[in-house]
Amino acid sequence: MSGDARGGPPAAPPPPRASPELSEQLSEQEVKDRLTRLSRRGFAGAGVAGIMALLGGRWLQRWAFQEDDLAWPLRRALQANEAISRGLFSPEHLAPIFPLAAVGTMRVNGMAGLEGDDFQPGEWRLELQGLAEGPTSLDLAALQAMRRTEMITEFKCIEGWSTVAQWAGVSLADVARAHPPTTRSGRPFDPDRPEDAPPYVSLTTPDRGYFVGLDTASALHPQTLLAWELNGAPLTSAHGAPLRLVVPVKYGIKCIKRIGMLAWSAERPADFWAARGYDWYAGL
Ligand SMILES: Nc1nc2c(c(=O)[nH]1)N[C@H]1C(S)=C(S)[C@@H](COP(=O)(O)O)O[C@H]1N2
Ligand SMILES: [Mo]
Repeated sequence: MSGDARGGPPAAPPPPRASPELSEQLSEQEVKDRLTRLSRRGFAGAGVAGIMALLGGRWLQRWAFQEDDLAWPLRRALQANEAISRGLFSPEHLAPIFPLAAVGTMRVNGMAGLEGDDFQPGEWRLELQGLAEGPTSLDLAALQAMRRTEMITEFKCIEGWSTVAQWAGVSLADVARAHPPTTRSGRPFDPDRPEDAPPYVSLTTPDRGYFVGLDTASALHPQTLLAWELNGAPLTSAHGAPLRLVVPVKYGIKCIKRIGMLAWSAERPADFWAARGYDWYAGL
């Protein structure tokens, strides 16, 4: 799928699997526009690099799983892997979306940060830090009053299973529009200029038992959701009620359940699984 740099017609973009009735915010036209922009840029070489990144990623992951402390050559290789993933990343590069019929049953996997019995759902607030307006907290009703986004995407666990799931919530980008982070330039935050925002986002459970770091470009990706619904029903506690992250451009390890705090950060945040030897970036 290499575009011809010398003026021939660009290679056809991959067929959009979007259907408007399944994705309120990303209409078919928007998806097509994005794919058109993508193909216009010409992606010569990206196919090969993508396959290399995938093969390299899978192979390294299988190896990395056996070791808690990574030998430095593997650490270096993971850093190279991240560089390749970042190189391929684009906010216009949407994860595939699926028809309702493809939706499966999500298993429950990983309960760090959800085990304590002192959690009071009625008291829950999302704490926001690193904002231009200063620390802020939002209840679920405030989040649900924002523009709702729905999507049916594939959820991929780094352990090797995947499930197509239907999510509803608010995009992190919309939350950032409503409650903008401080910017480096001091100008108003613009989600289309992520380079002016703090470079990272840190998310933790209310008890800080699970924590995730995201690069800002991935945090502001249009399919990165703060979700309160899974497969048409309110999230259950085991799936992360009242609010969880869904990042279709990342593995499930980044999709933190029961978010308590979201902080924009100048430093690369600590990450539960990166601290245990997994790839910090964890991009697909
Ligand atoms: N709070 C919290 N969030 C978490 C985890 C966890 O252990 N604790 N595990 C992660 C992993 S590895 C996966 S695959 C998904 C699983 O989400 P599910 O239980 O809804 O299938 O949650 C992610 N988010
Ligand atoms: Mo996972």
